[in-house]
Amino acid sequence: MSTPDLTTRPQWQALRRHFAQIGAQHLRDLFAADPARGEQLTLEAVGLYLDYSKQRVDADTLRLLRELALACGLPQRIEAMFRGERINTTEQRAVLHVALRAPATADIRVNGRNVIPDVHAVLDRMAAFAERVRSGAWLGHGGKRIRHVISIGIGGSDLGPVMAYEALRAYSQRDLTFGFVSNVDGTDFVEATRDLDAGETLFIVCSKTFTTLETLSNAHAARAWCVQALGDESAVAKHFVAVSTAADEVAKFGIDTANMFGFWDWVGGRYSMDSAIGLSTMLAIGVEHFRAMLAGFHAMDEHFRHAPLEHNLPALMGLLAIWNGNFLGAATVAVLPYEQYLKRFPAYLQQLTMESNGKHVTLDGAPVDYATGPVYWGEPGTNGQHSFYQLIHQGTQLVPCDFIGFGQPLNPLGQQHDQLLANLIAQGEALAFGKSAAEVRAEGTPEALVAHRTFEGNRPSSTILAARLTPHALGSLIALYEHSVFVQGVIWNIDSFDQWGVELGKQLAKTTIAELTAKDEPPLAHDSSTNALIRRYRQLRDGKTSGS
Ligand code: G6Q
Repeated sequence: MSTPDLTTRPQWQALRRHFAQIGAQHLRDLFAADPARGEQLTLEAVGLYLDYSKQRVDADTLRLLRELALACGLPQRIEAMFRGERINTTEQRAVLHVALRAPATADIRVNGRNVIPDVHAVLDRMAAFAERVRSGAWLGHGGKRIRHVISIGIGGSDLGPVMAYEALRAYSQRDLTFGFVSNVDGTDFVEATRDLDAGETLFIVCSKTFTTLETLSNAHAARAWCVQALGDESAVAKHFVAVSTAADEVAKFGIDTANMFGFWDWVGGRYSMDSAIGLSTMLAIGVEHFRAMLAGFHAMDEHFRHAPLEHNLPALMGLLAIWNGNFLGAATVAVLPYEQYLKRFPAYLQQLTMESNGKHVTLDGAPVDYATGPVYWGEPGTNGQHSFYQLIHQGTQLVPCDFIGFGQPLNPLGQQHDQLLANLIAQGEALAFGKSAAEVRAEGTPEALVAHRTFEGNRPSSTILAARLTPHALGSLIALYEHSVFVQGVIWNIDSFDQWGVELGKQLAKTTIAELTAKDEPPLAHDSSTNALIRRYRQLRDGKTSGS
């Protein structure tokens, strides 16, 4: 069934006409015209308060965006996802990360079978294992308790666990250390294990397919390191567990499937951090906090599924992203958490958003004639203020910003939390309102510098505030972005749940590895640049050229 082209929809055309009227209006004028704007253009759900009054929208923009969402069938698509329909059409899969955090009483069916009992059975096994490791009951091969956990995985099997560990470190058991190894660059593994006692180290090998080159190479390295240090093959049973959907591959690697935690093909890699892929998170923060995180996800899921569009936080965020990207022409979004524990959140979001919506054809396979997923990037505040914020304030590109902050610090230190949040709030204000030439002159600035010190403002931002960074709040925050990504994908009519570009990467290097490792240079049939690079690498590696 083919759907009408997005840009020919009357609702899209209406937004275009609306943009012609409102596009040039300055946020200064929008605020002046409506003194209550800062309180009205806000929305609160599941403990997250969103102020979007500094977005370049008015009530008509929001209404037109909602009409577009209805025309694109957003409510039906939300239901289709929650009902387990195969909305990942290019892989013919259901998309049910929402089932991973549903309560035990829920009933979500895939091919007529309720998957919730399976989800909870794995969660219970994870909990029993986590308790044993955390309490010291699980002993290593030589009888020592586990003190170090190394999670091996990449992409969706790494970025979520790393981010969650950093985000919830305040809740972690401090006599356990956690490391994450993802890169096939041997440095990653060597540095992560350098000072560890193998007898106290547990490896969690995370791979949905258990065939990913980087993860298997690192898992083999880990195995060799462990067996060499402990002097016994049988040590693997006490020092390795696997998280995967592929029991046969796990067994082939040599991990007993009794030490495997499963998940399912209806969980996309970048949506898997609350499946068994999150085992390291549970080991770090404990079962109760992990369950609180799942409850936070679930609360946002329920809100997304049931709240009307006018009050639906993920829908609103997704639609604002459409407005900024497709009408204001913003090609990137900066995510700026004013919370040090969220330092890996932008990296996590990069995968979530860009792997999901970095697509150039519609579900029907037709090329799109509109922009899809923007580039996401960011750093925690206030650090970014001393580097790239300059471009956001005075550069020539429009960079909408998401500011994220919390009322209560996890590590109170004098007045530093007030200083932190003062910066967050002041940045949004400066971006929106800028500083006019008249104001700059009034400060006594020499005429030659007035232009340099003028800020045009009108740069859109949203601010998300919550009381405190708890496991529950983190779950809700992630689910907010997950569903916002989904909303954008629905409007763009793309498959947000496949990743053919990643699959390509997994294939591409295979031929080249053979050409790099062959004893003598094999016939090379690439383009002249690739051929020359292969030759030059072989020479540099073998010490046959200085590289000059
Ligand atoms: C995520 C992607 C990708 C994937 C990694 C690891 O959505 O598919 O990032 O998670 O390539 O794959 P495995 O878990 O199969 O090792």
